[in-house]
Amino acid sequence: MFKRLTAVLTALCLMLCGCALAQEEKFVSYHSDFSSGTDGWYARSAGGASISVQDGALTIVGRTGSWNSPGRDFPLEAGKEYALSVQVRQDAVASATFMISVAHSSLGVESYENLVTGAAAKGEWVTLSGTWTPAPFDNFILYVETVGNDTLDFSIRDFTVKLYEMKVDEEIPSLKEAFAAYFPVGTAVTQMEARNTRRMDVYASQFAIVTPGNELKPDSVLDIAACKKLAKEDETAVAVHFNAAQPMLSYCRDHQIKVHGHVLVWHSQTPDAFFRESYSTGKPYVSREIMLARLDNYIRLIMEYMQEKYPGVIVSWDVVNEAIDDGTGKLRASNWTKVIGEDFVERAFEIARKYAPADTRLYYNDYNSHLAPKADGIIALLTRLAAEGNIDGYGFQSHYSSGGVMLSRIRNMFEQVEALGLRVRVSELDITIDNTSDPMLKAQAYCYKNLFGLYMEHAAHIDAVQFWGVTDDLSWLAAKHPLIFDARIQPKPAFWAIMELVQ
Ligand code: 9MR
Repeated sequence: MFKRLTAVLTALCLMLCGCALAQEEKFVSYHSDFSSGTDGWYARSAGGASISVQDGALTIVGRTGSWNSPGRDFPLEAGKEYALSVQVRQDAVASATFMISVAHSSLGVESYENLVTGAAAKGEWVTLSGTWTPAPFDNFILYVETVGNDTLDFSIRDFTVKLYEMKVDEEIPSLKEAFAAYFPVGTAVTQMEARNTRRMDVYASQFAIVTPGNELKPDSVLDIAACKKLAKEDETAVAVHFNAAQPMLSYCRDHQIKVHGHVLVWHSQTPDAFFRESYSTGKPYVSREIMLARLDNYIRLIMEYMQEKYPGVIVSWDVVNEAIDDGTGKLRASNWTKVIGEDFVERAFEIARKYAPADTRLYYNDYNSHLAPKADGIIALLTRLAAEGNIDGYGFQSHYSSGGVMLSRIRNMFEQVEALGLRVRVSELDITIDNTSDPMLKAQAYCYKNLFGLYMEHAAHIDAVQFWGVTDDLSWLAAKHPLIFDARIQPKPAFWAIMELVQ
């Protein structure tokens, strides 16, 4: 009996192992040449669209919506990084924008992501390409759709999906180690990058501190549906969740990487419903008192959650982001000024100070800090905040172009902030260039080197220097190659130029 059971278990185990192996080997790459039919592709539409294949290309006609598209099922795996590419062509309009998108489902609920975007001029084959790391879903349909142009006929060819082989040069020196005597070097990371632990391990070798690029913003954290339910009893109640940030926070906690939280209060990426009665857009704004109570609850819940789940991981927060108007240097008009009033920044700091752990640094964060009249507006605001005693420092976002790094003005602004007794962070550094020609890459390297030279001079005042992303392809400004690593995580000339300062 025992023997038979063992044999059954062994057979079962072999089957399971076999499955696991088969699953592992299940999908490595796919390339469509459409030489023998539609190869599993079908028309995604409510019925009107159809596809056909000719001369190595697949054409879709009869579309009635931008999502109507050629699509195909792919057995992709969560956490693996895939390189996607397709050529598209249309012959009807001057230019049309195309996207490679994915429909995935989990427990029967379908959701979508747009993965790669590009424009195709009339009559030209244009390549769209990029990389993507799926989250866990039950199945994946990759498809090619248009932005607008609902009825446009178009063709695709050479659709390729490949497991992205990240060949990382283990010999690359570590930025965080090289600058350890000066300041922690860090970066922004998005949840897609955080899904890929191989990628994160490379980041961890380079960076000592990470900022979630979007995942701790109010539109990621506020659970408006749950807020609505709570509001029936109590208009000041707030519900939050951390689904988007959790994988990154857990990785950082488990790998001794610090986190800078971005952002508690911002005019952007904040649901309008947050400011409205019953959390319902279209209803009147709530009163100042209710909004202050909501803000108090919002910040308290975040701080409590982080203390409980990730104690010691978040070392600093952007309490308020971009409150100063570029053109006037005054407070920017927003839902915050409308509902709370001109002192919303001070109140946000007061609340954050009340709930943040004692050693958490609290920052005001903004861009174009060195340009008039904004610079004066920022200094005036920092002066008021410093007087109330709830702020620790100022975050210089530091989004520059290679032609626009005004070193002496930036130095002057550093000195003004330091004179107020405040700490400095470089919070979102990137420097755009027009192309990746040698002269452009050199110009970018020169700017980065000069800036890092300035940061080293001011190291005693600086809490961190953080890039806004690691690789050019995943930057918010991908078309302008603003970072110090290329898409294959290879150092660009800017990386080596920065390193020269400490070698
Ligand atoms: O990097 C972020 C990008 O993915 C978002 O689409 C964008 C939306 O506003 O926000 C980007 O991050 C911004 C940051 O939160 C504040 N400073 C400017 C950054 C770049 O836009």
